[in-house]
Amino acid sequence: MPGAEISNTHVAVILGSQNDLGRMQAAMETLEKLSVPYEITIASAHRTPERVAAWVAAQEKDGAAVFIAGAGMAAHLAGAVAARTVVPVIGVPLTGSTLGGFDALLSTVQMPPGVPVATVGIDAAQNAALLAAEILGAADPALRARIVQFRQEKAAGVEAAAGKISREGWRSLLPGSGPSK
Ligand code: RP5
Repeated sequence: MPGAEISNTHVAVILGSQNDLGRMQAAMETLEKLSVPYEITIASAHRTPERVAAWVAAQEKDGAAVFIAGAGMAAHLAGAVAARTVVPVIGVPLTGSTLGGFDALLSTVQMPPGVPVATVGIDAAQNAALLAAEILGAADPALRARIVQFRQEKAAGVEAAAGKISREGWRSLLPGSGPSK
């Protein structure tokens, strides 16, 4: 990760295609917000399976504590990663096909017994990052405190919206009616 020191407990993020970057952006942003070190690459379970295998092995050797794999369509990437490591793998099924991500969801979540992938919602890149941080946080009280603070900021957003709808009515929260966060 640019600007972060190398850690032996980092998150390893793998994307199936450069076209997945926009839908996975929130994962990297959230890891950065929580000061969680990460590495990132692009490797395809279908087009570059050897690259997937080599990168997973290298990341495991370098101390990756969690993998996050984001892919769309027949998204075997998270499973292909999980097949090569016993480090926890979080799969993010992505939209981008005519099936709206349902194809990727089933491909990611329906792992056969013995090789688990912790699957978050379709395009739920932020949740993948938060889950990865929570896994790391089990051994890192300072990180846990940052996650708690993150949740408090989310809660403050709800409180602010509730206050505004109470004071100014529901139309004040419609898109185009001014800042809503
Ligand atoms: C998957 O196939 C990728 O994760 C991507 O979501 C999908 C399509 O890939 P591109 O043709 O856009 O590179 O492996």
